[in-house]
Amino acid sequence: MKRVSLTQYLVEEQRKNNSIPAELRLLIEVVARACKTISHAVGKGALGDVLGTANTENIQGEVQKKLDIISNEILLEANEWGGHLAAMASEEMESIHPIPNRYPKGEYMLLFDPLDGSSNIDVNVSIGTIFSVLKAPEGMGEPSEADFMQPGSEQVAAGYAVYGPQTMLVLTTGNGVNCFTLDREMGSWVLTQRNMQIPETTKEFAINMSNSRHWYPPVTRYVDEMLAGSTGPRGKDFNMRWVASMVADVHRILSRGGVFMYPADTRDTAMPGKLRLMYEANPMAMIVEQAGGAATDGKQRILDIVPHKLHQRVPVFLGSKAEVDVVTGYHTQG
Ligand code: P6P
Repeated sequence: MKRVSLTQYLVEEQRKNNSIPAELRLLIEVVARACKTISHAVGKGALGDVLGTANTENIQGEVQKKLDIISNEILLEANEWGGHLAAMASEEMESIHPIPNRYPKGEYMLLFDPLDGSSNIDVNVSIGTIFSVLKAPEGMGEPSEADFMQPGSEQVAAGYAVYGPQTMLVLTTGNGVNCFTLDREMGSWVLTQRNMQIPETTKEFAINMSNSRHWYPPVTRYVDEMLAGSTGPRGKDFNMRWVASMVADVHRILSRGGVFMYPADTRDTAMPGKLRLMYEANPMAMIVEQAGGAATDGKQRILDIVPHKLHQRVPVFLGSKAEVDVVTGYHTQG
């Protein structure tokens, strides 16, 4: 395949679909460059004194890893001065981050989980960066959390970088999903997969089975039927994967199909699952739907959910459409 850089792809997309105005192209290229820097920091491991915890907690009450903070700083610093953003929001920061007055402001708002799966950092398992792009409301003054409370269907772009055996960037601006691989020698992102499509059916599911005694009946029924295999109601054997890094699990599903589940469970009725809507579920739902898959909270499309809090959590069922339809059906049938 002729090498197509991220820049060339974005320029050609703008010509073809008029879907990537110059400011959005700048935003995407700045985020992609920041992900290169994060990949470099992650790759150092113990040699770079970046492993271990920072002895601080984030808004989620989770102990922050050094690389969580480093990655967050990299994204903030990369995006502050460009003039393409009005504000940012991050899993690692309690409140939104307005662009400092010394810089011009733009029409976009960037949300991100700077380093998802950070429990895997110290054991050298794939982790990633997830990002979501919203338009700032018309006539917005000083940005507030309320300006971010838009359903995922309002996203103009979404993507993730996965720091695994290869460093890859998966991106959608609403016209399909494309994958870029980092050429470490040249330091450039190269288009390596166009128009990724999730197979409609699958024999592979992803869930943390250690929580099974806490699941609600629809999830128990769905997983038990798959575990029953070819002699059970599904009439086929299933395989299971759980990396405990959403980016890695979603990338596998995008590459070969599967269904990913992080359901709510009986442990805490006030906490509907573990994953966050604004900067995990929404961007991944846009990517999955753009690749022909489906993403629900068990009852409705993730992208239709009207947010009420920046860090709100949501149950997540996403991947091969036929399977997401089955498990969602078990929830809505009552
Ligand atoms: P558990 C990582 O901490 C994360 O937010 C997602 O990337 C991942 O899918 C999930 O949590 C793993 O959760 O409970 O299996 O450790």
